[in-house]
Amino acid sequence: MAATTTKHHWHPAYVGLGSNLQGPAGQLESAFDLLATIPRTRLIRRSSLYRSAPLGGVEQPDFVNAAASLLTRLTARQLLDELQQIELQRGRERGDVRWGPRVLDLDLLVYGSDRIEEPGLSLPHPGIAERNFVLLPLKEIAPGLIIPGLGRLAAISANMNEPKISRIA
Ligand code: PH2
Ligand code: MG
Ligand code: MG
Repeated sequence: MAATTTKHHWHPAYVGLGSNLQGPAGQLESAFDLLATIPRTRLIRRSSLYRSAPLGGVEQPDFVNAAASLLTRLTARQLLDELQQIELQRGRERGDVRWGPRVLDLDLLVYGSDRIEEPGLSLPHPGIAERNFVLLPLKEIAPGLIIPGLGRLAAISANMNEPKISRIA
């Protein structure tokens, strides 16, 4: 049985949420509810909502960002598929412009201690360390988290900078 054991364990996973279209705060509220319905998965914590200025060269509305922690028996790839299904269910268009506006973005930030570089799946999620709209909500729900390959969240987030961000709810 040893070879099949790990996929039945509960893995901690962290998700970054973002929206800047069609009622961003409400989009994130619905997204938390939908995260709680993912099979073989429990929603453990959800952060406050944060308003953040858009990062990237595109002219677009401010984002609302947040983070969630999960425990899951799914694999990282299965969990990613579930997150993408929720994005589509909420009206996310495939082929959205990179860095452009979106109804809902659910990024798998961290899955246990995994470091993965595969087509469509990079773990930890690239850019975590430079994005305060990821780090700040994550720090709220998991201050002691160690980001695989990067170190302690507290240390990484000490030198956060842009963009402008504030807690809204
Ligand atoms: N997401 C993007 C592009 N720019 N800026 C902020 N502040 N927050 C985001 O979530 C964000 C962004 C594309 O996913
Ligand atoms: Mg994304
Ligand atoms: Mg994103």
